[in-house]
Amino acid sequence: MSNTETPLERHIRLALEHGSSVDTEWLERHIGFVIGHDPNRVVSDIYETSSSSSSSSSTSSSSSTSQSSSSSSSSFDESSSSSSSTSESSSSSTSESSSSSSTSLSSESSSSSTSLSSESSSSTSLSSESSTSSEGYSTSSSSSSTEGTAAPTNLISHYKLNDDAATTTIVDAEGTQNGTLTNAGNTEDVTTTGKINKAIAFDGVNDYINIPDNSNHSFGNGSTDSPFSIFSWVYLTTLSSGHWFSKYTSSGLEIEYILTITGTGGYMLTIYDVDSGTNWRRKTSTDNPISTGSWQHLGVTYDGRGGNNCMDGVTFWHNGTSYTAGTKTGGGTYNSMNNLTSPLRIGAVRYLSSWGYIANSKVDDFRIYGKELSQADVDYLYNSGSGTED
Ligand SMILES: [Ca+2]
Ligand SMILES: [Ca+2]
Ligand SMILES: [Ca+2]
Repeated sequence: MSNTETPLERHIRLALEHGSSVDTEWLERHIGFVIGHDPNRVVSDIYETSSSSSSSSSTSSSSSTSQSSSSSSSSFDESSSSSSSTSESSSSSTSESSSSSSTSLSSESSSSSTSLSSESSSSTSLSSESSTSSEGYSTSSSSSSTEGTAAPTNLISHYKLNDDAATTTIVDAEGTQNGTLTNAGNTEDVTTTGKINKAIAFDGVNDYINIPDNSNHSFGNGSTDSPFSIFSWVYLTTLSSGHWFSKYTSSGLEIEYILTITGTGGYMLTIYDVDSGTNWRRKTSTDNPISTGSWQHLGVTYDGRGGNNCMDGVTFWHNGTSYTAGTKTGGGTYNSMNNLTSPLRIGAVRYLSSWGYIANSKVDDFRIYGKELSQADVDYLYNSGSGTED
């Protein structure tokens, strides 16, 4: 198959992969093709046109939540193995019936992997990467004896989320990159009891924190990547595909990174080289430790190695335990991220004019570091489940 992806294919793939609905205005502008105003309808119609024989749903026993994770993690597996298109189509029909944006996204992401079969060219070079890695899964638990004793260095931004006031300001206690609470009133309106002092509650509908573009939040310069770590406490009330944070699109396709919490309680990190959305790498955890109903310490670290095998340098963290296993996928050639103009968003991703949000949840103590945290560093932050905010 051809290695070139048409603008239409790319647009649909990105929208579907990242839980956004397809931008009908874009479709009208670029291809004069729009079917009504229902983004799901546009997607399904295009999908049905471009896919041949995935109508049966004999495997529909799989739940929609598991679909969202497995489908989004396997876009390259899909193109290299046609047999899974059946389960894909069943998942899309299942989740189309749901109305929330984050859920409808999971359905779209499944159809995208199928409609992307024309992309399988790039999967050729990546096929070795798309298999589930057998990397080790660290079972080290944070007991008090292993806690780090010093605060991690290279802290870039620190959002304690104790911003209980009649303003929308989200204070960066470390740097100067203050954010703005968006679609949620003033911070006093959504302040809740946190893991450490207070936290911000997100409604799962459209609440998020917008932090204007700042070079300190970019971890690639177009030539090389640099290490980063992002951690926070999260309390999820429902488990559905949602977006923990992103630096992704202010206008056009300005994409740096996005972290999605999958519908099965796993992590999915995607990073992009150049802003076209063509060259990218992704790791989707095959462990799914995230659950609902309690505060959990979530994190991702990246050693900044760059290059096509960059995902080998990514580790996910949950309550002090590291998870390196995952399904690695990608497209094109990856060298490094770029310093673009997208805002950093906590709790949301914007794809062109479409949005996806974190599920109904509370978030506390959001930290960005300019290095790859060690086990001892993470232990210090997790502190046997007590956490520290200073
Ligand atoms: Ca709201
Ligand atoms: Ca707090
Ligand atoms: Ca920038």
